[in-house]
Amino acid sequence: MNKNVVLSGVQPTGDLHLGNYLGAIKNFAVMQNENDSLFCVVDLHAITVFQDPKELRNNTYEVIAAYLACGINHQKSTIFNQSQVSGHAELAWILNCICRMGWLNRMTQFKEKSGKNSENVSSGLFTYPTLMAADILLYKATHVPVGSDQKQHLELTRDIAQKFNNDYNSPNFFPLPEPFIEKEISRVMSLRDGNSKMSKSDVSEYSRINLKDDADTILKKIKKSKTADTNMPASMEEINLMPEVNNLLNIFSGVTDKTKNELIMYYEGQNFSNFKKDLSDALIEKITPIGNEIKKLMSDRDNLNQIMAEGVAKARIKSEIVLNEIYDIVGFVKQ
Ligand code: AQP
Repeated sequence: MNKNVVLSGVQPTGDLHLGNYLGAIKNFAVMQNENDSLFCVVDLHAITVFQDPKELRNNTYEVIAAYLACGINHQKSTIFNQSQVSGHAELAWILNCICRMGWLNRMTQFKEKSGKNSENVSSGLFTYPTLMAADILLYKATHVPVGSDQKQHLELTRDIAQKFNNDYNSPNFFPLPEPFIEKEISRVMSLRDGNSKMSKSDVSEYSRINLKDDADTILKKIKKSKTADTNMPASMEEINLMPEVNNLLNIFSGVTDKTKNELIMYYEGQNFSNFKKDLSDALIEKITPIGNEIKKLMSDRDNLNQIMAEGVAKARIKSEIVLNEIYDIVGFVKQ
């Protein structure tokens, strides 16, 4: 059977939030049933911005625990941390030699993350997208479930794959991977500002719902979330002018089986407090069991270590096959 290969990763850079869940991890559990799936904790990506070593270690376990708590089955999928499979860094070097400076210069995430400080950020942050291309191409992945913020990096991965295939006269060696982006909720926005992405690094805790938040915290954060000075709007035209309300509706739809239109019709003209109360209830029902499971899994490090070791072993076997082929194509002499 010719299965698709699915690969995605999450950075161990802090508490995982609703954006990571709805934009990415929720889809992982669904995709693992039909595909050969690999889900990694991208610790090499994390250190493009300095990470306290103790926190990095803890956050790495937390992402593994979150994967499991969100329904990823380590027997069906390969779960591992990127730094333990050396092929990621090795292939990244080769792809750095394929990728053009002009391509990297166009990456908007680098511009956003470096801001006015671009001379002073690490060169790793600049070449981050070639490491991401290596993560994907090392397993000849065909599908990559990500939030829409990663779309441009996926397009770059396709360009790199295509150039490698052309330069080395190896047509179709790397498949051109497709992003898998959930249309309805590809970008969860901050609860404080409907124009910025919900992010681990936002200084305000009130900007995001973390997967480990308890019921009281979720209630408080939704109560304080920004809305509008009117009642609930009645049409998409009105909602499009209210980014924060639009975001809350997307979130509500993402954690329930209700469509956005159903929600708009139901809450039209009501005050925001009813809507916020129901949204909090829906979030509490969906998120707190995941948070409780993460906490439970985190209390048994031996179990997490064993799951990671199994995943690393599987990933090493898969990656070495492809890396050997690549070394051969490039012309490295093997001893
Ligand atoms: N707000 C979001 N909406 C939808 N998807 C999102 N993702 C992240 N934020 C949102 C998706 O989650 C996956 C893992 O992301 P990541 O943790 O590796 O990196 P990130 O995108 O840089 O996430 P953060 O929270 O913004 O981290 P910091 O603040 O450390 O930079 C990816 O598929 C991403 O698309």
